[in-house]
Amino acid sequence: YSTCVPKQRRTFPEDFIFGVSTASYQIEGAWNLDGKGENIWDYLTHNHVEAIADLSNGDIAADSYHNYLRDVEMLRELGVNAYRFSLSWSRILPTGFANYINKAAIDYYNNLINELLKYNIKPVVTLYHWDLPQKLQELGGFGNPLIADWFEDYARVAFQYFGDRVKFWITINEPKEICLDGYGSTAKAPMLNASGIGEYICAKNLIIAHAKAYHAYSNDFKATQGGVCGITFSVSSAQPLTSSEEDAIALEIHNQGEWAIYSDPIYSKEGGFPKEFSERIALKSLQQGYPRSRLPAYTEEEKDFVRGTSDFFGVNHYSGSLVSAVTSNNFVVPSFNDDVGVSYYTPEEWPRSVSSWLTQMPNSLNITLTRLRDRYDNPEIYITENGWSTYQGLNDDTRVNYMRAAWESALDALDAGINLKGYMAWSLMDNFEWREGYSERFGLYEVDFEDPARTRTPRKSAFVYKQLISTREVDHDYDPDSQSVMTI
Ligand code: GBH
Repeated sequence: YSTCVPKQRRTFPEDFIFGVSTASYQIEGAWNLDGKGENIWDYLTHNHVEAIADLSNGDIAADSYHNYLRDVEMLRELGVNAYRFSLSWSRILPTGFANYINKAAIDYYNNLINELLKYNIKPVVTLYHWDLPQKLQELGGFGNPLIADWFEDYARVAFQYFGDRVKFWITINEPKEICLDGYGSTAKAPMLNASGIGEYICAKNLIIAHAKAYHAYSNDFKATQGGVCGITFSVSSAQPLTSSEEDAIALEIHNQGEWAIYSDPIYSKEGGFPKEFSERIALKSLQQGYPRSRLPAYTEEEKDFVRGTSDFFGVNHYSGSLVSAVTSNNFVVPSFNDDVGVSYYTPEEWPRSVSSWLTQMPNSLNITLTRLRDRYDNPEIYITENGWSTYQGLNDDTRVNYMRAAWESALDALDAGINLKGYMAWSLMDNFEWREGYSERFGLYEVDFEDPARTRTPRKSAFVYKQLISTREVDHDYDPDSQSVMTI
């Protein structure tokens, strides 16, 4: 490190928000208690046990349904300004529909929200972090355009019951992971694997669902409740492998496929899907014998309805790669990968986490934020997730290194005038890492999943984050040891 000491001491602004993130299915447990309905992860983990790396499930998870007071105590220990968590749709609306509201769920979230406010911690609430009510999935889920109405109804319930105290709403977490992983492949529930088809139908229905919830908030709640409402995307950091024209094009197509297909309809001036990627899919579809593009178009009316429906840009940023052009394979079976048609490289020297997809690319956060600034005219940005995976154990130096690099990169972005307002680490504590179960750990706090009490213990990174928040400075020399005691 001594070779690249920052020129001057740099600090995060006083009003910069530091937080941590979690998601309902990954932490809550209590999968069938107090009237909760079944969701797609309950269904997958119970009926396809082998789909999860360690054959586990989220039935109990970190048991935050019973441990939320300890969770808030940990937030106070860290000294965060904000806690991003998600609501379980099927806990609040067990049928999926708004015909019946489960009082126990309202009580649970009220208790959590009130406890946060007692200590001046801002609740940042995600309405949907991947746990769709199973019945709605059987009706097509994000493959059915009616999802927009179902989601609006659910969102209205949340705004009505919690909006007097929640002033920061995120409609949907990571459209790409929902659509590509859930509908276009088997990486996430519902593992539909309608490759080259499902992800694109979902891409349109999901963003219209988001827009409906946004309009509901801005028409009927915003004036009295005074909060903000937006959406969060996963945006990795990509750079071209070479300076060739082909690789520059490859990078643009990669960006359009990975995130702009979801974010352009909301943030671009023109609205609708990004042009070049749409044209590629349309052309390939014809070559593959489809009578129309596999990517459904936005009508002019839909473009207008969706454009501008976010008060900020939420970014989940983890990994990065180098992108280069490949000659298209023209697979008989259509796929997103074939439609994008690029290949990815990860240099040997980039540190690797225990997640196959997660490496530490130098300066990756600033590269990502710069791209968003340039594409969308410097929107207000929140990092809503950023984190690193390890195995069990309290000494998580690789996470500390990753996070410090991310914070330096965020400071670079602030220096460059990027409108970055906050940073939320993924995750407060270890949790159910989807198809990886409990085999990959993302927590600042370790959770003992063998212990019925699900005891939480701070890792080294928790102390380091706490120090960053209190000093607003990245201190590369601070080295808390195993004797360190966490206090509020
Ligand atoms: C976040 O997604 C989620 O919001 C959160 O719930 C999750 O726990 C956290 O990350 C950690 O995974 O290289 O083809 O295997 C991060 C998005 C998901 C993007 C996995 C990359 C791997 C694609 N990432 N994905 S692949």
